[in-house]
Order: sequence, then C-alpha cells, then structure tokens
Amino acid sequence: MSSSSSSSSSTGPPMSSVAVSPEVAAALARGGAVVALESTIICHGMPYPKNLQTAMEVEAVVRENGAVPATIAILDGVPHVGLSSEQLKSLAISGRQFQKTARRDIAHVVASGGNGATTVSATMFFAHKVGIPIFVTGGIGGVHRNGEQTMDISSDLTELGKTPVTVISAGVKSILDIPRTLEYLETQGVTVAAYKTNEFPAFFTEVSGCKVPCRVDSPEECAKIICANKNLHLGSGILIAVPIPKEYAASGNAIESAIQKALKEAEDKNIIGNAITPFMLDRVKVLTGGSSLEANIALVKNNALLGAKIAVALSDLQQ
Ligand code: PSU
Ligand code: MN
Repeated sequence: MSSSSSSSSSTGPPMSSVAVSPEVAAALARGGAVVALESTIICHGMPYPKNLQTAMEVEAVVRENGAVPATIAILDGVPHVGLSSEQLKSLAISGRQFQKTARRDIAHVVASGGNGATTVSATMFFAHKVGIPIFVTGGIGGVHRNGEQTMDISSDLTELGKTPVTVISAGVKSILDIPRTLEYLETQGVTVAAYKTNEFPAFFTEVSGCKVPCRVDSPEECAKIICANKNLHLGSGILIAVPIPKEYAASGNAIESAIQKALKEAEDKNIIGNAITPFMLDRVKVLTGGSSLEANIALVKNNALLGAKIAVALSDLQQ
C-alpha cells in the first residue's frame, strides 16, 4: 500500500499535510481493512440531527463488520482522514456552513483555512492519497439531465477515471441522466459492476432500464477485481452499484413525478452549477414527504455493510 500522511518534495514548497487519525493510521500500517466515508452527504445531503445519527450508525456498521471507518473532511484548512466523535458532531451541526468541496475546490478551501465537506471526487482523492482503496457512499454524481447542453457532468466521474479507489454506491439518482452517466463512465475507463443484479440501480429503485457490463455476487469477487486493477496498475477507479434493500425501494412513479417537479423549480429559479444537486436532493425529499430520507439512510447503511466486507476480503487477499 503506497502513500503517506504527509510529505514534502525536494524542490519547491512542502505539500500540505493530511491529518490521519491514529486509529486509521494504525489500521493502514498493519494492512487492515479501512473504509473511507464522505462528508458532503452529512453537511449537504441530510438535516441535523438525522445526519449525525446516520454518520454514527454508518461508522458503527463498518466497525461491526471488521473494518475501520475513515470519514474525510477539511477542518480549518487541514484535510482530515478519520474524525473523532467530537469532530463528527461539529461537522454535522455546522451543515451547510461547511463548503461543498469537490476536487476543484480543495486547494482554495485549504489555502483559506476553511471548512470543507468533501464530495465523492474530493473524498476519493484523499482516500487514495493516504492509501485507502475502498470508499462507501449513498449515490455518486453523474451527467445531469440536459447535460448535453449544460455540460454539467460531475467531477465524480472524471475522478473515477483517474483515481484507483473502489466506490460502493446505490448507483446514481434518477435526478441525473443515467444512460449518459454510464456512457461517460465507459469513456473514462471505469469498471462498473452491479451487486447481485445485471441492472444498474437508480438509488431509490432497483431499476434504471440500464444493464451493467459486469455483475458481482460476493465481497470476495469484488476484492479479486480490485486486486487485478491494482496489480495491472490500471490507475482507474471501480464503481460497485448496490441496489437499495427491497423493503425500502420507492415507487419509481412517485419519485419520477417529484423529480420532474423539482427540475422545473430548479429551471424557474435558475439554479445551476454545484447548487443543483443539493437543491434537487432537498426538493425531492420534501416532495416525497420525507420518505426518501429514510430510504437514503437505509441504503447508505446497506452499502457500508458491503463496503466493510469488501475491505476485509481485500485485506485478507493481500496478507
Ligand atoms: N448524490 C446523492 N447524495 C449526495 C450527493 C450526490 O444522492 O449527497 C453528493 C455527493 O457528495 C456527490 C456530490 O459527490 O453530491 C455530487 O455533486 P455534483 O453533482 O455537484 O458533482
Ligand atoms: Mn456539476
């Protein structure tokens, strides 16, 4: 496992350091199972106190399944990998005061000593930097509907193209253009696998109408793919899409009508750029009477369960 918690080059200024928690550092040093977790979902994806409760439950699920959780965020300009419970609490309470931080925002948040909630792209970047190969989240960003005109394509997809981290998600939300998202992932050379299904899941539902190029049926199978990627130095990421547990799957029609309504509102209010995803997530939640929040929490925990098992299987394979 490569990487270091802080380093400096022989020429030029020293690289800014990353604070790795003692627990995460110890697990990485012994080649143990570690699961990275993002913080945008906490600060911008859910309201307090549900966000704190969920973040703590997700960390607990990771631990119960034999891995060490490493939530990633930028605190006072310092990227942190692995947060204490006090840090997690203050992050959850601060919510939107933490800047949504994708790859493009990292340097500015660090340079200005700011607080940043890392998206999938920024979380992958830091996970890889410290040597964590597995990262669990709810849903990743993608090509937005109408993206062929706006060119609004999440940097999550380009990050997956160039950073060898495996992301476990429930697919992408149908607030996005799922077929184009899959096309873009193919262009970026990302391995896309669905767990125990042949269909790419659409976050709230198991169905998207899109087939995946690869199906996996066990954590061990996922670990073998990750090893092959690593041994060949492919350099690109892997997306493992896990369908939402059946008992939480929403009616596709109800979600779709909420999405249509929210898209129209976003257009009327001229909401664009990195504000569109949080706006859509919030409006869909309100328009579905809060049921989408419960489903969201359930699927993140389900993803954490599988992510921890994959991390353990990978650690075993590499011992
Ligand atoms: N999709 C969700 N929940 C989320 C996000 C996406 O269902 O919380 C967040 C993730 O942090 C993701 C980011 O990386 O939104 C993508 O934002 P954008 O579309 O602006 O790239
Ligand atoms: Mn965007």
